[in-house]
Amino acid sequence: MRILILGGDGYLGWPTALHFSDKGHEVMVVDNFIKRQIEFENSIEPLRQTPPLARRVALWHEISNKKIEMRVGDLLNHRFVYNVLDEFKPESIIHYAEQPSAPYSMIGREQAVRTMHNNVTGNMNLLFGIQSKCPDAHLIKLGTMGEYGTPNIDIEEGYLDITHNGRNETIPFPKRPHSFYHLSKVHDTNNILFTCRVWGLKATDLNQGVVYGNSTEQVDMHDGLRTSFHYDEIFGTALNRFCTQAAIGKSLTVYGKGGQTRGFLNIRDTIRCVELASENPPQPGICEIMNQFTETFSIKNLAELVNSAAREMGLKTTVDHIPNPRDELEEHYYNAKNEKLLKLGLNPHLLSKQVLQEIIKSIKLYEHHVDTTTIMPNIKWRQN
Ligand code: USQ
Repeated sequence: MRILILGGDGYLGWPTALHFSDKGHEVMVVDNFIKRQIEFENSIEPLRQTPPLARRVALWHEISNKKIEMRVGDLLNHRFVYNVLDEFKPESIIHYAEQPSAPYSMIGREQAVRTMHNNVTGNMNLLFGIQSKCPDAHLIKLGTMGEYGTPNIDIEEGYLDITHNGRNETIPFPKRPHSFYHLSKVHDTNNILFTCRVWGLKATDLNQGVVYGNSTEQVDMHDGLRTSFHYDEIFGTALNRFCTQAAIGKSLTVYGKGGQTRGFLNIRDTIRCVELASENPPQPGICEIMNQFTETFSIKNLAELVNSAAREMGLKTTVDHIPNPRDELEEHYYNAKNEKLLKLGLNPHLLSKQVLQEIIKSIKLYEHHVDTTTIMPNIKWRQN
């Protein structure tokens, strides 16, 4: 297949590109490096400097004799989008090219608007581009479990069957996201649903949980193929942060009571899920929605798991409950369905002590790189 990966420089985009290329697909990656720019603007660095995309593409060619095409450009530039689609004529488009940080989107007006503009307008340009240049292409869009928030009912996969005043209907599952970033993904979902319904596009919206880990089959082939790994308050996700905190012997930063429950998945399963989605396109006019996570944990339990794995390695860690900078329920009902990807053949890599210890070990090798000033949260959800 011809597979276009938007956001190919990112934490997930790059390992996805390597995987599809390794499997013999024709792959093109696109990126505008906005994430690297936000890193510069906020004095953040990943644990190890991520090699430039062009260098990783060249190294992959040297190692595998397989070619990944690369284009640098911005989805906000619709001419660029149209040209890429026209030139490459993708069969699958995997869209990761969005500002991915909830805390960043909550810094203030400028960052919230930038997140909305970058994510929602970029996705709109893509939808118009697909309609114009490759209407048969399958759009695989990375959404987020955070679109749903934490409702007091079971979370279905995208849609909800309701009976109202004696009549039945299937409606998009109600959304109550907890940041402007998550809201931008809700807007994307609505725009995608609309273009499937009205224009007959076909799309899969993957509501992904919190991803952890830094090792995949192809990334592990050479140190120069590594993907970015963040532990800071803006781009670091909970488990990657906890493992880093454990590796440097700091206490684990549980926000508030820690009863916040989320879906989690290993980075290897992200790639497999996207592959399963690409192998199973919906019919034209349909937007398939799947929940992409393999297990749920409360943040408190997660921190305790990391703490005990780290202590067994002789590390002196503790779990700290610090004031929650976010506006979120700290104790709530949570029962989200995740059956569709399992039915398609996902074989989850579940979290275990061994997995945690491997992640901690891989971080420990570079512990001297950790900038401890970027760990404690300073971004507050409430402006006053
Ligand atoms: N949390 C802590 N301590 C920390 C960091 C986070 O207690 O040091 C808590 C947060 O308060 C939150 C939970 O852990 O309740 C998850 O936070 P996170 O930073 O790991 O994840 P989040 O901000 O929701 O965003 C991340 C990715 C985003 C993706 C989302 C999936 O950055 O791109 O969409 O996970 S989900 O959370 O399912 O919406």
